Amino acid sequence: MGRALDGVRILDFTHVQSGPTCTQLLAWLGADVIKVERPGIGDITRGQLRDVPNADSLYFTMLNANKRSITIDTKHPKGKELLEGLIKVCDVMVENFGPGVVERMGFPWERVHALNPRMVMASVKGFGPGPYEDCKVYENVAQCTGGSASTTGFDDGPPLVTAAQIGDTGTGLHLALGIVAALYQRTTTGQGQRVLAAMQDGVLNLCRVKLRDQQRLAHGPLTEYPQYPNRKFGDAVPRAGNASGGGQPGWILKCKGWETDPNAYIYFITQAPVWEKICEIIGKTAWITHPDYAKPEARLPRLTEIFDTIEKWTMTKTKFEAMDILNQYDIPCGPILSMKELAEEPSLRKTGTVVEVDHPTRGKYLTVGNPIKLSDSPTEVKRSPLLGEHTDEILRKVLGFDDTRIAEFKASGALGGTKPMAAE
Ligand code: CAO
Repeated sequence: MGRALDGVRILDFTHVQSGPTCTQLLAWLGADVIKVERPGIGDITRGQLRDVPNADSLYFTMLNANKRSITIDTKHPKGKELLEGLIKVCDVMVENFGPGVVERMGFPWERVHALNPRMVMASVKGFGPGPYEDCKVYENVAQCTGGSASTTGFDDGPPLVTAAQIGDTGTGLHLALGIVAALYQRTTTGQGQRVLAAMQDGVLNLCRVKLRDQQRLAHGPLTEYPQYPNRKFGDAVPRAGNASGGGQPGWILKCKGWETDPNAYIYFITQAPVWEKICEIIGKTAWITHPDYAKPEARLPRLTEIFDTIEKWTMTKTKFEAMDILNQYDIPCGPILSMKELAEEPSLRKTGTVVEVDHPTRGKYLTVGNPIKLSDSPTEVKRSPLLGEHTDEILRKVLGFDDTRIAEFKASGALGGTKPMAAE
């Protein structure tokens, strides 16, 4: 069976997380991704957070599956010559270098467009045009500048970053969408275009409900927030703890075993249509008709008391027992699953969301597979490449070089050592 992006060739200059997550996704959708890496070093993550000595880290292997690796010194004149050749035969160039790097390298958009007018050139940057456009950015900087940190955490604590990599992987997803849209537009215009996804923009997009609340705040307190009714609201959206952020109040509640298990909790949503059932399950049938509890608006000032009461019930069940019971009545809830539980969950293995991959230097490891399932474009997760593993193959098959030409480029020093190896 074919795959959605069969025939699309990507020149991948990405590193660390935001860019690699984008090109990995495109590879899973069928694109041929050629990752250009610095000779001898490669993507810096190859050597970061290493668990197995002399083997590419999980940081790298989990973000660079299904790609090919070529080493090119992009500052070397012969390296630049190779890049020109690759630009001419690829459809998309993706990069997430610091601001100005690609221009210093000699490949600004105007030049890339002149070399190959059909090429889509896609970039992740920390910020879009404006006061911070020249700044380098990592995940948590984006979370802080995109509105996530100021709205995450508890009212009486500092701003918090979240474990979900919304700045990096979130922006990679945005960029991937921009790339496939540009490729689609190219089918009618015949031209490539520039695609930019700024991490601040991506995080703000994912935090749009908080900008919604910022505007609601001008019309009175946010009645579904835990600050209501007893605590004061300032002039900016406050941190709402574990409140749901939607129209149906929710909170994280303790379950049986919480004293020793840090994840013995369940997220419980008091969805209005199932309120009667909730009252029956927790033994509070009087609340079904009581004017202080019967209607959603009446419950808003009493949410703390309500969740405390529901928690007395959830504490008598394990999170999985509570999940089973509540779902019999369509009460939306979710056990807090640890990474250990997710890694061991058979249904995620079955769907290919969690995949075991074998690697020549590190052995078997788990990765998160393609979370997007297409009925006519199956994903097969393949291990990440060793540094420079495909240098010869790409020179020969993509650029059409013969032995003499390959030897010439090797001798120039533009490729570094071409023997496949784990980075230092
Ligand atoms: N051969 C030779 N040189 C190479 C090369 C190659 N194959 N690949 C990269 N380089 C060089 C670049 O040319 C650049 O050199 P100059 O600064 O001399 O022009 C140099 O490597 C550094 O590039 P950089 O600024 O991108 O890298 P950094 O480690 O200093 O910064 C990061 C990393 C992520 C902060 C920065 O790239 C950035 O802000 N990227 C945009 C935002 C982003 O994607 N952030 C998410 C990162 S994941 O958390």
